[in-house]
Amino acid sequence: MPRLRLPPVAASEITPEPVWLARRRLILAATGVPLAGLAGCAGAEDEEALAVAEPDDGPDGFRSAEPLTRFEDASGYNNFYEFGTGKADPARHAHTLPTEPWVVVVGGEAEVTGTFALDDLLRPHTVEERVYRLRCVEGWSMVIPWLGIPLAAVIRRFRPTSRARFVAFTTLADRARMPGLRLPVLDWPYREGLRMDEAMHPLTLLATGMYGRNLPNQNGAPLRLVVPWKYGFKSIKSIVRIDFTESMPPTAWNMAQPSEYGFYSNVNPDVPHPRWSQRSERRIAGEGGNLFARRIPTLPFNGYGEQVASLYAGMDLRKWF
Ligand SMILES: Nc1nc2c(c(=O)[nH]1)N[C@H]1C(S)=C(S)[C@@H](COP(=O)(O)O)O[C@H]1N2
Ligand SMILES: [Mo]
Repeated sequence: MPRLRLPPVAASEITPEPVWLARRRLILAATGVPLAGLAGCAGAEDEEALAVAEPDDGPDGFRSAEPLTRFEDASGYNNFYEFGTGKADPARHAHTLPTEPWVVVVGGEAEVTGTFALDDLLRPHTVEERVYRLRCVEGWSMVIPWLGIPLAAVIRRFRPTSRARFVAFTTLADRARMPGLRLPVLDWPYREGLRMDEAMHPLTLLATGMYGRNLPNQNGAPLRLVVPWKYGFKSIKSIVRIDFTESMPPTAWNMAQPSEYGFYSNVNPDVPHPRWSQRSERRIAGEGGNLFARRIPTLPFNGYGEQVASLYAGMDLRKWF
């Protein structure tokens, strides 16, 4: 059977480049950048869009002060291909997944390995709230109040050896409960990975909740990653395995389409996806939610450059996209 490759973006999601360019001129005009003939053209909408594009996070990046995405949008419009490829499929199908009890297997290059009940994995840690932007590679973004623990704290307990250079994550693959596994869109189970320094970065969160409650199943219950400076697909859901590895682990989207999805996948407006631009995004936040989402410029590292750019010093980010 030929592998089915569904384009992960609907044509309607992408603003044509000329529209975007016109918009950008207005935004530049609004900031006072001199552009012949355009001064004074800035409408209220564009000034608003600009305000949303400026990250307002505090020095550590832990708390965006931007308008939050409404819970109904964050839990009703997303990707979790194990439950189907439509944006409403996860909310429609994931609620039947049993997430208790839940065990996570930890393996590879670490002194402590084994099978851990979720509670044992979490118990010694204090859950923190982090308000992060998350930008999907398909072109939308949300601002979500996550609850979780820094991945670094969890990793330290397993005492990775000096050979551990990467951390690999695997999602549950339960054919009986996950109708999307019948579609050969990806080589299941869904897999993701981070370089050790990315995994240890204080922004990287192992999330267990959002909006002050447990994660809805469609958002990756009971345990998922949130890596806010990378495209959303790096934030793997419903994790059942964590492995410390010496070499770069295979990742689901990279295996499916290596020319489109690199291992690093840092948000980068200067590197277009081969089939669409990454220069702007639809910010689904505040009143009106998805229906009135505004298009705003995408920022390098999703606006977290101050915190994470140094991880990539000296790397050609066009090559290592
Ligand atoms: N296991 C798994 N994790 C996944 C996905 C998926 O299909 N399967 N989709 C990813 C993508 S593309 C995005 S944008 C985010 C979206 O979910 P969220 O809105 O709950 O963050 O989850 C990511 N994690
Ligand atoms: Mo995504």
